[in-house]
Amino acid sequence: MNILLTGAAGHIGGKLRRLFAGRYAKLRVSDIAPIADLAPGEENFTCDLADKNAVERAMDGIDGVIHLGALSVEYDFERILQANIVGTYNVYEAARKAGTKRIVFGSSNHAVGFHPRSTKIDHRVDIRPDTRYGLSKCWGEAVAALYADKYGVETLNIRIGNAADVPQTLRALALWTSARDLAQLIAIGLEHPDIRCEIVYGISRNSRAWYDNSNAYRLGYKPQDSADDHVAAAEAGEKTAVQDAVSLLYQGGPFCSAEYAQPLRPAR
Ligand code: 15L
Repeated sequence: MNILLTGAAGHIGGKLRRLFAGRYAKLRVSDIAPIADLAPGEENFTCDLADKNAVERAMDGIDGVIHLGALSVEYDFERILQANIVGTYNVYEAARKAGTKRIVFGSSNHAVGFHPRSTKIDHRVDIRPDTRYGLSKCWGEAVAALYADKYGVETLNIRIGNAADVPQTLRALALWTSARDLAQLIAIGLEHPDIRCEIVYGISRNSRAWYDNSNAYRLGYKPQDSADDHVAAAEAGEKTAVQDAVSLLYQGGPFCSAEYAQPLRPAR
């Protein structure tokens, strides 16, 4: 397979490049800025995802896409609109036109961040975005559903939890993923023969998880790592973590409390 990796210069993109070395015939690594340190089997395609024509050129000869290219935290709407909303639409349109049949979409836990920490949620739960950023991930999941149902472009949506090197807060103990576990899920998304449009959570095997990740296990996911092995690091980091009541009530944490503009209400 020839694979296009968008967001290849980002924190996760960089780790995936190393973990996927040699796995696919070609890994076309794309980001808004050029990538110079190319490994064997990699080629660079510098591309602003908001530029439809450039995205179409990036898709040429591609069998599968790992779409991580996006702003990865909250910004004003204009920036989210171009990078995440227009950018994701352009990726799907280019895939449809090129006959590219498989996409792994890097969604986020922030698409469902306003679910309370007291509930365990699965892949069928209502969307409850906690930011404009989270809203853009809901959009991406909806684009994936449209393109699967109408055009046969298949997607594994991975609601990525926290992909830091080690969990640095108590919150992260619920939703941390190691890079190699995330890479395993992405490989399932690209290679599993029977995916049309699915949602899974990108987390390791964490006993404190707020997610029922049975849909990932059904697809063959066998996480090798666990946030449980990093409790001391998380406790140390927690001393500087955001501790307000809204953050502590909801899964999205500080993404929920940012701009929260009403008296604290019980979670619905
Ligand atoms: C995300 O979606 C962000 O991209 C990342 O920066 C982290 O904040 C992560 O979620 C998280 O929730 O910890």
